[in-house]
Amino acid sequence: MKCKYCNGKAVIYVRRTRTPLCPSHLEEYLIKNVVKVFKHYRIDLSNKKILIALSGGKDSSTMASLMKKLSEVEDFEVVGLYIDLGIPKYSDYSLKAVEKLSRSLDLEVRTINLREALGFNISDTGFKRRTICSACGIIKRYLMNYAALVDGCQIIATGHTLDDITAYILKSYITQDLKSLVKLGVYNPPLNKLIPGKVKPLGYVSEKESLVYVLSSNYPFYHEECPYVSHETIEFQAKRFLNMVEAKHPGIKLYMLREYEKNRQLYEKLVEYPPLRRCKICGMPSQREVCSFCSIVKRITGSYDSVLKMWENNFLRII
Ligand code: Q46
Ligand code: ZN
Ligand code: ZN
Repeated sequence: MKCKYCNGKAVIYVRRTRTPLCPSHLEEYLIKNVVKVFKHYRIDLSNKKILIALSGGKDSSTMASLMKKLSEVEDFEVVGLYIDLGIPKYSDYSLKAVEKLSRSLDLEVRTINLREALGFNISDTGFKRRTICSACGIIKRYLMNYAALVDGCQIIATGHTLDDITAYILKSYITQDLKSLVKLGVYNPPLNKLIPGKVKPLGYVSEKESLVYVLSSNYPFYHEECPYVSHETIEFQAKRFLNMVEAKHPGIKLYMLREYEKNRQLYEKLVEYPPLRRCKICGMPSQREVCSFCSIVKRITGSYDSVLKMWENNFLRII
């Protein structure tokens, strides 16, 4: 099959637009979709420094490559962040993939090592598998905010795709979890200078497009899953279900996300939040006296000392 725009060999047939694309036109198509996100949410990137969250996986490699290319023609800066969770084998191989990616994109990357910064690895928390993932999610979000604040970044970009976001939306519909539902958009604006804006540049890009892109462009990524991933979760089953629907109705995921975006303000009106205060340990915004991050660190290490030490020092290392 030939690319729709040149004589090159097509590496993908985008079913929702009925377009065969070669690697370079796939890249152009993906960059257009990333730009659409910034336009739709009126995110002003000029003179901004954006922190690119890298996991070593395919989607963050795709996102990093597209954002780096965009930064070369637009007026913003990008730096990468890899959080080393200390998961045996998985974290080491992921870090290697990030190091290779950093070299091939000429992207400056910082790492933060959990053991060095907080004195423990994710694997030795003693938590059960499900609890590990929810603790890990809270820790990663907090460390991204920490890195952005320490490094002067105004926006954090993560590699979540259309498939991830729609699966989370469906999960929140199923469980009627309105509090989570309102946070699932492609963009969440900054919160009182302490929490940077969060954007998902691949919000309109599918996992398949992302995978074909990294493979056809030869960008490094680590293909194994984290050993703690569970395929029994509602979001994983929601993703499988949406893949079946998408196969019969190409474009349904994008339609679902667009409709969600239209209704998001309505959902927001239905949710009541307790007033935000500052965590009494670390000072970050929190709905409780002590934020969930500080509570987890205390549960694992027995004290809040490592949180205070982390804020007193800079634990970001440049690869
Ligand atoms: S890294 Fe962390 Fe994930 Fe591994 S421990 Fe769970 S949350 S599965 S995206
Ligand atoms: Zn082409
Ligand atoms: Zn705290």
